[in-house]
Amino acid sequence: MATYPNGLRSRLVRPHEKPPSGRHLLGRVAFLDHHRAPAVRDGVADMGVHLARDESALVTEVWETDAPPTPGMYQDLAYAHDGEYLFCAGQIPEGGSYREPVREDYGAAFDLIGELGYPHVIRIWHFIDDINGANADGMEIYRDFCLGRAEAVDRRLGPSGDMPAATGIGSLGGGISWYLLASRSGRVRHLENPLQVPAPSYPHRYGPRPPKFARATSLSPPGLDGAGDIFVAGTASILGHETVHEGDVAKQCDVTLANMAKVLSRENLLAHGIDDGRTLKDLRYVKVYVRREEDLEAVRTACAEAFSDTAEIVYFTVDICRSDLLVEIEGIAP
Ligand code: 3EB
Repeated sequence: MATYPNGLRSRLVRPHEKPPSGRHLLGRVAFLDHHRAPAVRDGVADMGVHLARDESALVTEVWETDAPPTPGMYQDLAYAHDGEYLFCAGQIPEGGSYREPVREDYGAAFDLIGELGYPHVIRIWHFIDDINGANADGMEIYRDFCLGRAEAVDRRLGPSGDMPAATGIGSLGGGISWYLLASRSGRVRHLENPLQVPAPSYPHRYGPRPPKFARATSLSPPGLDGAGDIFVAGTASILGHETVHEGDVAKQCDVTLANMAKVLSRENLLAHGIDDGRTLKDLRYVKVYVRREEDLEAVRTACAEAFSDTAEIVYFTVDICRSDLLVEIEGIAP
């Protein structure tokens, strides 16, 4: 169980486990063997993402807070907010092109954030069916998605608008499922990794518009100088802007973990003006995405060694945004 000094807390609930009690549920994302549209269910903003190939991967992520949330629907987005935090989930049905619906969904989310007053986006996740497949115009679906996202960000935040840590990963169905967390008064700082070109500056060879996300986002409650909670984005075997160790999952794990360690390091936090420092052992909540079933054991071994015994780690077998990437890892260092 991850505990945040901010009162925002994440838990992973397995099918046989009792659901959390005592605190308030801001949002719920169930990782299932099918998709389930965003809706308010039993008073909770909820969405189901098709990410599980079998029973062993079924898990529900819940976001808990201290204050009772108000849930609602805004267009097709399910949301809830508690005065300090906003959770918002959307699902874009499968279709020939995602550019426009992504732009619209992002636009609706920016409107909601503005209307309710949660201007600081902390973290975004996107789960994209057939991510390496082609859309109706022959463009790779991930690139099509990136195009719509970049246009929405341009429109609302301007071309140099800051985006938070994100995950953009494959799923097994349901078009694009996505969700975000935002804060009203928290101090939100986006971090880059000196070993990697910032994703928004990737060259054109990876698509007409680059991915818009930061390598990590720090969320500190007002009055705290340190890093608070650090949300590390989906991280892969990329140095500069290039994939390294094509075909070698063990080496891709090493580079991925080294990238995560670098983002969290004291050296990097100081470079961002934050007097703090973390290591991989501080990550309490980790999601690991593995392209090929046969690589799972090697990845599990690398992760067991790198992360703390007490870290919660979940594994999903899904495609990754570049066809040469075999593994991607994200986590939270509270
Ligand atoms: C990368 O570093 C790997 O498109 O939102 C990681 C995290 C990746 C988020 C996204 C993509 C995204 O470019 C891919």
